[in-house]
Amino acid sequence: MVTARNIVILTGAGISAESGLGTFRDKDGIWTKYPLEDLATPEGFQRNPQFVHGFYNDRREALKTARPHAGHEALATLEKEWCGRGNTFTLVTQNVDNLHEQAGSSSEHLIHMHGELLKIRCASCSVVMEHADPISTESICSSCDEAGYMRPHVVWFGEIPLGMDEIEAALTDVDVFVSVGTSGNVYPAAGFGQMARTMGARTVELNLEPSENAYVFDEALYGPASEIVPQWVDAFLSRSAD
Ligand code: BJW
Repeated sequence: MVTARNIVILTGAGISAESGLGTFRDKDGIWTKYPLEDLATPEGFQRNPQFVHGFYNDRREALKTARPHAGHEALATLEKEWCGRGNTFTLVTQNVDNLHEQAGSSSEHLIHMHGELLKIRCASCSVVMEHADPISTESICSSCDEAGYMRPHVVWFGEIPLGMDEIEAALTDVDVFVSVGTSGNVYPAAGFGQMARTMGARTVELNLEPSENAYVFDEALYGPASEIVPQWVDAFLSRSAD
């Protein structure tokens, strides 16, 4: 029997790999084809905004046909069951896709710490808006009417991730921390497992292979997310049945 109340789940690109969205650092990953300095930094965007818009316009288009799999669905089930038992659940995703939402995860417990592909932001007036279509250097902000300031609502290297206060609050009181489909290369997310462990949480890694921080996890299952996430969720819910 597991005694736990607060669960924090961290997901990364690996959970969306089987939905056809590429990962970043695997063989054939996005950063093996394109230099991240050009596509995922404010300086790269300043140097060549058309190139960066093209990259994000293509990924926004690919999202139109991407569908969640059993791994995303299992996390949505876990949230419903766990919250239904009066416990606390936080899903922190580094992914900018909307597959957790499509699978039924509630936005109330979901934090997109690296932003969202289906939102854009005006660098002039800071307004964030939902947007599914391509943008360009000529796009006009529907809030302040300025042209040339629209950018993807994503967090690039050197920028501050979103929702950090909420994430830190969840991690200070966490009983079970689960890391799914992330390589553990990018901070601050790569440090969450160690933080959770320091707070006395049980730490779990669900990934295709051991990540950079495999040593901070008490338990691990390795395999495709569509198989190991439902497997772990089923086992966890039956172990902790009230
Ligand atoms: C499967 C699978 C299957 C495959 N099933 N698994 C020196 C030391 C330490 C830190 C720094 C440093 N110099 C600079 C920093 C900070 C920097 C950083 O971490 N750099 C490192 C590279 C060293 N970080 C930042 O700049 C961040 N900001 C910051 O730190 O601000 C300061 C601050 C923090 C907190 C409070 C106050 C201030 C910002 C980071 C922004 C990252 N942005 C990107 C792009 C987002 C938009 C977009 O999508 O285009 O985010 S980069 C990219 O990497 C993307 C991802 O979210 C992120 C993480 O990648 P992820 O998800 O782990 O993917 P992969 O590909 O690496 O791994 C996939 C895994 O899945 C693998 O393990 C596979 O095995 C597995 N897998 N198929 C299960 N089917």
